[in-house]
Amino acid sequence: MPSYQPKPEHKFTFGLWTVGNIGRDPFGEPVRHKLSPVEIVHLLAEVGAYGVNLHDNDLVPIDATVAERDRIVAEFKEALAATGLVVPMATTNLFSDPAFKDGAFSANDPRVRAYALQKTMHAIDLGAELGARVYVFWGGREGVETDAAKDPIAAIKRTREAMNFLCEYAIDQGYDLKFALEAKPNEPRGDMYNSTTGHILAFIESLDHPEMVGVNPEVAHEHMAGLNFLHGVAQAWETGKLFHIDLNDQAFGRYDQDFRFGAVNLKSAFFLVKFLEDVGYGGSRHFDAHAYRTEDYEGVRDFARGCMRTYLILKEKAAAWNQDAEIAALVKEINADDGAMAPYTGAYSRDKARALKAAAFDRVALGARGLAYERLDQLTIEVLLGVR
Ligand code: GCO
Ligand code: MN
Ligand code: MN
Repeated sequence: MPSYQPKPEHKFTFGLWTVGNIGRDPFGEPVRHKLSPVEIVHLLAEVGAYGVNLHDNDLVPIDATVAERDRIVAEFKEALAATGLVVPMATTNLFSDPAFKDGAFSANDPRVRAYALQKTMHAIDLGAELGARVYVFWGGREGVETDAAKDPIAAIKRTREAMNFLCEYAIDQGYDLKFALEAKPNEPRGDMYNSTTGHILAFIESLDHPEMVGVNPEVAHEHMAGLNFLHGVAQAWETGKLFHIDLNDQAFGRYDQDFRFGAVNLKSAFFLVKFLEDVGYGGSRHFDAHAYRTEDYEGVRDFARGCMRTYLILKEKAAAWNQDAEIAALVKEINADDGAMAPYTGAYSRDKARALKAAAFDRVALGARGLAYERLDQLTIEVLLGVR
C-alpha cells in the first residue's frame, strides 16, 4: 500500500489562518483556543506540510510597535528554521479592521485607499523578509451591498491605480515577487468586484506590469458562483497566469464553506488534480480551508492530513486514468484527426477560405455519430471508485 506521505516536492502549504482557524462563525463563538504562529508552524511540520503562508496580521498584530514586530518575526523565523518550513506566499489583511468596512483600494474615502497602500507596502516588506515569492491580493471588502454606494467604474480605476503603484513599489525595492489576484463573487460583501478568475484575467491585461501579475484561483470561490473551477484554472494556465492556487471544497450555491480539499466534489477535485499534474504546475498547492467547527486540534490535524492525502490519492488515480488502455483508446478515438481538413483550416488565407466555402460536408453523418462519452465517464467513475 502506498503511504501517501506528503513530501516537500509536493509543495503542500497552509495559511496560518487555516489550521489556526478557531471556529468562530456569525452564529457562534470560537470553539478552539487560539494557537500562536510558532505553535501553528510546529503543528504544520508535524503533519508534513512544506510551507506556511500568512497575512501580515496573522503574525504581527495590527497595533504592534516596531520592537514587538521585530521580536515576533524573529521568533517566527526561529520556528521556521527549526522545522524547515518555508513561507512561499504572503498577503495583506485588508478586510478585518473596521477602517476597511467599505473596502481598501476601492474605498470611497481617499484616506482609506492611501492607508491600504501603506499597510500593503509594510506587508510586502514582511513577506519579502520571510522569503515569499508570491504575494496574494484578495479583495475581501472590495465591493458593495448597494450599487448606490459606489461607481463600479471608479472601483476598477482605483484598483488599477493601486496595483500599478504596488508593482512599481516591489520593482523599486528590488523584490523578486509576483502578484497573484484572487477572485470571489460575494462574502463578506454583498457583491465583490473582480468576482471571478475570468474577470481578473481580463483586468490584469490593463495594468502597467501585466507580466508580474497573475491569479490565485480558489475552488470554493468559483463553485459559489456556480462555475466550473477547472475551466478557470485552465484559462489561467494557458495564458501563463497560474501563479498560485487555493484548494478547498464547497457545495454549489452555499455560503463560503471552506471544506477540506475533496470533501464535497470528488470528481471535480480529481479532474483538477489531474490537470495540475498533467501540465506540470510547479507552484504551491495551498489548502485555504479549515476544519469543521466540531473539531478540536486533533481534528484539525486530521483535516490537514486529509487535504494532502486526498490530493495524493487523486494524483495516483490520475496516473491510473492516464495509463488505462481502454481509456487511452477512447481518448485517441475522440481526438482522431485524419488530416483531411488541414487544407481548409488553421491560419487564415484567402485561398483556404474560398476552398472551405466550396467544400461539401455530410452534415447528417456528422450529427449521427455517437461519441462514447458515457463509456468514458463511467470508466472515469470506476477508476475513482477503485474498481479499475
Ligand atoms: C476567503 C479567502 C481568503 C484569502 C486570503 C489570502 O474566502 O476568506 O479565500 O482566505 O485567500 O485572505 O488572500
Ligand atoms: Mn475563500
Ligand atoms: Mn483563498
